[in-house]
Amino acid sequence: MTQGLDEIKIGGLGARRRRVEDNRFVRGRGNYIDDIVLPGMLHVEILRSPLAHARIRSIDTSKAWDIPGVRLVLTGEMMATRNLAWMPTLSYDTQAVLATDKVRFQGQEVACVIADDPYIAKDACEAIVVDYEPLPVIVNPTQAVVEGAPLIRDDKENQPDNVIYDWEVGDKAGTDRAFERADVVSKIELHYPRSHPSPLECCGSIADFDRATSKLTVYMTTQAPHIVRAAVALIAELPEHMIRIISPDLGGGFGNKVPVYPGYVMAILASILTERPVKWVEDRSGNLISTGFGRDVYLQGEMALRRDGKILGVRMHTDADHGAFFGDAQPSKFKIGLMHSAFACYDIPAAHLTARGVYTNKAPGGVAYRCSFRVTEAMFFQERMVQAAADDLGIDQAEFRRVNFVRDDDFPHRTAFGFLTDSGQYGKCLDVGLEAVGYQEFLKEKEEARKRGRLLGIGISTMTEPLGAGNSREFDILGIKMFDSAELRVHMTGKAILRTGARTQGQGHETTWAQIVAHELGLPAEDIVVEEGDTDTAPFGMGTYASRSTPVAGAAVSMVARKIRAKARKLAAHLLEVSEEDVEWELGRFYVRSAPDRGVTIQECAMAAYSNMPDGMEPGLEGNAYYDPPNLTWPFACYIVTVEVDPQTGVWDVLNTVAVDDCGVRINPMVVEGQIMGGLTEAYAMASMQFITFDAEGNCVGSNFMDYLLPTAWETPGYELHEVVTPCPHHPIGAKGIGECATVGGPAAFVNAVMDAIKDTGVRNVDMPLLPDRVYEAITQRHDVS
Ligand code: MCN
Ligand code: CUN
Repeated sequence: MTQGLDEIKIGGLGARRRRVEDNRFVRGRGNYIDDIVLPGMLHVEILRSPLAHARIRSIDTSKAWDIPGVRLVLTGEMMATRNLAWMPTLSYDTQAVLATDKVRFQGQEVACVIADDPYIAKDACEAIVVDYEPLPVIVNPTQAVVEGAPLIRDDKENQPDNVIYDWEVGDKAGTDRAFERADVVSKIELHYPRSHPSPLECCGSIADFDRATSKLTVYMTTQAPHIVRAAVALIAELPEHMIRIISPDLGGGFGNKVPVYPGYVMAILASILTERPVKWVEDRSGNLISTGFGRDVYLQGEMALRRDGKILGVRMHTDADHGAFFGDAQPSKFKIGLMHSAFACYDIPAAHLTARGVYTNKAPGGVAYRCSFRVTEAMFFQERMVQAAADDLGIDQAEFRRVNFVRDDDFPHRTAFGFLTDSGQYGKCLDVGLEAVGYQEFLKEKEEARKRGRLLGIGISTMTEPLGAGNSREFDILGIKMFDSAELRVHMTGKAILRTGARTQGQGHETTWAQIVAHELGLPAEDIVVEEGDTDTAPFGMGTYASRSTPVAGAAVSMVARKIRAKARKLAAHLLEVSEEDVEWELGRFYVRSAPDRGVTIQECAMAAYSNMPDGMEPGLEGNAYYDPPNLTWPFACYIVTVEVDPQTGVWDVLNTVAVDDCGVRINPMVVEGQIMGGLTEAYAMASMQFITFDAEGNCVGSNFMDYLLPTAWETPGYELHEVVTPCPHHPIGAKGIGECATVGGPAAFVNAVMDAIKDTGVRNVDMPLLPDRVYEAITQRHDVS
């Protein structure tokens, strides 16, 4: 036991290892979709609809064909001849690839041009003449369900109205009884506005169909290459083994790169028709106006309360605006994603959720932007409701949370909506946060400031969220079960290559997966190269979203490394000439139990696997593992924000932001902190400045970075981070997901802080973003602002 390696030194679990991928990223050596140039490559440009709802009378492409350098012009009618005008979505709906009958949102794809260069293609798009007959437009769920509302999806049989689903979960009768017994009923209405993840790199693809081999290679900005391969096989009716999807370096994904977009399909068809590689790269407006957005959900919430602060029951009704096609990528069983994960950290006897999803004349999506399948909305609603309830009861908001938390000794805990949470120390996290922010002192300071007309506020947001879909019993996308995979090949000299079914987009898997292998095998992390994103080489997996990589693919990495270790143990016994039972393991080395000095390193075992294996043993040191998690992982977070609001202008400044995250064992604390800081910045952005709105005609306001704001280093506040570690009881190394926590839990902390500051006005709610004019209106007019 004396010669084991120092885990931190070899870059194992817990090491603050520098991100290896950044070596190429900061040197400008990343290989993004637009960096890839294939010989003879053509370019696609898409003509988008200027109108939100209109019948297409005719499309005249003749002028576009006349432009030199134009190779192909595609319309919906032409796609239809190949059965490609429509494609299936990931939520069992259909979506137009190119419009045939109608356009249903502004920015919808109407035609496309394939030309020698993108500029020619763009000019040719402008030469296409489309005759539209405008139709009445629907831009919100209220309009969608009124009597006589225009029917958006008249292409579908059995679709008499604009309702996609009416869904419910929970215990209605039990919840009704809780409300009958309540001393106080607290109510709130909120809108979580439409936002957009707007990754630095927009979407794009290059399709390359080789007629000689019948092989289709597609480079594509996708977070889930294997799902795309399956989708392409089904949509384009190509044999799956002849399709290779390669996801090159991604300049951020944030859920925006999960869906299959029409541009991908057009590039594929164009390559098949022209027998040339065809590239489609979206511009910024195209990305903002037409691709997967986040949120756009309305909530009516009610809480049944006992006077002493105990929550007896919760009722929620949500209306989700899905746009013109139901294109969410989410577990098929749950129509409004994991909205019913709300209130999981509180011990609540009864809860009931009803949810309605509708079509509107807006771009499709809803599940993106660090949302973990709508957990973002769930936790925002939860924490806004909790604050309103504490106010109604006149109980301190921290205390109110504490009395309702699930206790540390009450795990696993079945939530009112039926989830099973795995572990946590909620009270401790809250204590760490309150201590760090100086809670009691701040309350005094706030009171003093109030006397002088200054508005200080403090907002808390505490939540546990379900990260890491599956298990496969409950989670599938289009029937494909949600598990994940890893494949490890240890070479003769002890160097290794690891591949997984996940796909990093900036999260740092190339760094952190190697750390898991280092932890399990004692190979230095720098000796392990990690590769993801190529369906011809990576094992089948469901990709990266819902912070599922650590909980699922990361667990598979552990499991495959353990398989390798088990084989290495046999090799060690052979080399040491003892029986396997007499061999002990310490990091990086097997030794003889009775003679610890006699040992062999893992590298020596690797060499033996190729040069000196025992009789009857298969040569080589390679393996793979598929991991189907027994449960989701349930990290906990406590975010606390203090603000000062200027009553003269409605401008608010963040004084302090404290984050206490418990994501179980941290593989790489530095990477985790980066995830949290990024997430808090997005939370701040949504709370303060980001939303995509539409005017009454369905024109998208927010299709560029003048209108859709990204926070820069200048306005982004500083963060103080703390950690609590409650190992995940069912994950091989005790890790829970972290990728989305701060974006999920953060917004409510900012909004609660501002609402706390202006509480004296009697205002209950100002909808995000809390732009100064909205806050000013709330202060001066003393009414809610939506
Ligand atoms: N990690 C760790 N210890 C833990 C948990 C995680 O060291 N206990 C590390 C992981 O090894 C990984 C990173 O933190 O390098 C994030 O891990 P995880 O929580 O498993 O999340 P995923 O890798 O599945 O990433 C998905 C998540 C989602 S859904 C969105 S959206 C999002 C996010 O990650 N998109 C991002 N963070 C992003 N960060 C960047 N830079 N770019 C994006 O597009
Ligand atoms: Cu919903 S954004 Mo992330 O799950 O890819």
